[in-house]
Amino acid sequence: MLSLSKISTNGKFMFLAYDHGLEHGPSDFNDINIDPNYILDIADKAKFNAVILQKGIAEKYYVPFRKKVSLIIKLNGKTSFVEDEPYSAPLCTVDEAIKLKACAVGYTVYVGSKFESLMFKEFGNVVREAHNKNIPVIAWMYPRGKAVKGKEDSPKVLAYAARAGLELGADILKMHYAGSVQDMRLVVESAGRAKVVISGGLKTNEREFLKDIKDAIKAGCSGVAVGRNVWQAKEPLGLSKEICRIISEW
Ligand code: FBP
Repeated sequence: MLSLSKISTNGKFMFLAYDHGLEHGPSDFNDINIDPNYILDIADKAKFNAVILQKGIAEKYYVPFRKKVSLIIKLNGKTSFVEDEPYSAPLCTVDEAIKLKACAVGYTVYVGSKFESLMFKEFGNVVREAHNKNIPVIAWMYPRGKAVKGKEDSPKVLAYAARAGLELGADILKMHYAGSVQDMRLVVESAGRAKVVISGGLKTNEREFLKDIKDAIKAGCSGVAVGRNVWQAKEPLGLSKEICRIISEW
């Protein structure tokens, strides 16, 4: 049985995502959070279970400074220049991630994209290799492309994407919040024995952000894998403490 103990506390996950430089470019950053050291400090001090990085940042900032927080390496990615039918290309191998001391690997699958079958195949190889080496796999199951345009956050489409993640062999599914406890429950039920964590999305009002987390946990989610809402916050440590309290109370 695969162990998730290095990236969880009492079965719950609190991950800090920082792969936005590749996905979105500098538009998400200000003078402070453009520095990966700032994010690694938050992850360490706020006791996140793990930080999510692309390999280049891990090599230059995580490995040399021997951070306490566990590392999840995002194995694929794309820039925001690509529109319409998205494809997230593999950029790092499971072996490279292990050499960087990653405790888990992450992979985006754009469910519904014209390139879905290729991404399924490549993701299948990642799951096989990671599981052979006892490394858990987190799948960003994001509905995208013409076939699902305008329905990316529809509960039924999210539930379908979550089910696909379970069937493809992911251990943890990173999903958008479906909008209500009831709708999120459908997503969690569809995910079966794969755990579900929610992403944060664009920076929003902190009270709303915390309410969504609370409702997601009520619906059966096992935690969060959030980025902008934390490291763009005025007081990331205070906000993280609140997130931790909500997650561990349930
Ligand atoms: P946020 O909590 O900031 O939304 O981060 C979650 C995340 O999945 C990141 O890991 C990733 O870089 C980004 O969102 C991708 O967002 P999108 O698919 O909307 O470009």
